[in-house]
Amino acid sequence: MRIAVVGATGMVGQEMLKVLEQRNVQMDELLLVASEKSVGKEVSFKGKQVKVISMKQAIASKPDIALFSAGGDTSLEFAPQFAAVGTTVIDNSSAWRMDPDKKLIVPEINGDSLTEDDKIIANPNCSTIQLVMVLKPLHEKYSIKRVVVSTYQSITGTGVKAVAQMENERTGQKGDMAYPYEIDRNCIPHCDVFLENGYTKEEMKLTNETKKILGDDNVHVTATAVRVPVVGGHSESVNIEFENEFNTGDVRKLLANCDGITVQDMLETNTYPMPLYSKGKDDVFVGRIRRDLSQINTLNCWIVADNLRKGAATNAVQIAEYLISKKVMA
Ligand code: 2RA
Repeated sequence: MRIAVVGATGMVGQEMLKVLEQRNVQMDELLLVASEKSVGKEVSFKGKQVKVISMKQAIASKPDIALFSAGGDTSLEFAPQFAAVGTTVIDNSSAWRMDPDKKLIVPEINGDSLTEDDKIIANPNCSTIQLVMVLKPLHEKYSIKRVVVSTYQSITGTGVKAVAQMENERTGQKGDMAYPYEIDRNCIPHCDVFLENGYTKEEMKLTNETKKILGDDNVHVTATAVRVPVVGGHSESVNIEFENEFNTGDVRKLLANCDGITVQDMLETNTYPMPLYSKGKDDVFVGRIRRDLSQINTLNCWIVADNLRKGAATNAVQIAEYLISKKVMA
């Protein structure tokens, strides 16, 4: 089994290597690919130094799986070249997510839809993954009509430059500005770019990707995505209107029995999910589960997950594990 990580020196690429090591994914060879300027650099993996190679060299090596987190343009150009030599690509960019011929996969939800014909598989957006992990079991049991979600997204979702800006603001250092505004002590209602309809790309990803993963265009989703000076994970306040009535106790039990979900919902002990405590973990944490008193058949809850782990690297590696375990590869 030969696995490539494309974008190996980036924030998510580094997390992918950590997850591959922690989950002890069996492989005969690891190929690390990054920008031309990084070729020859050494990256530590399982206590050994692995040299970064060029995209061309990696394609020529015909890896079985290529985990991509190198931006949409790189993926659009090189994922098909890997696929052409028989590699199965799992891509973390938004390039392929809404392509009707590509699958958008959260293994716990729709991993079983994968076949050996899927040579380019899209990893959903981080804020989508944690949302649909909770929505899917609820949709199956109570049939969701509408979701209103407000996100509080970690600054790590923007990238290293934004994290550095926040840290510089805290220490009073001068440095590059990733945002035209102060990040620390602030909330910025602007994740990714604004579209004609007044929403940001991030907000429309939540709407469009959720529909695709649930396989139901009748699930209506509206979102507000906000950047907050927090590391460790994205948080989401979610209001869910169902077709059918529900019982909050049953909701808690249902979610607690789902792989990949941890319910943290005990008000008497102030137990609820928080990003500082989800950092480095792979589960999706849900709490503040309560009925919306203003509308029948409607639930409020609070969802937190590490956006670099289950929101990106771990979900991608879990797709690879699924492909390997189910021998879903040509
Ligand atoms: C963000 N989900 O948080 C996007 C990309 N990582 O900015």
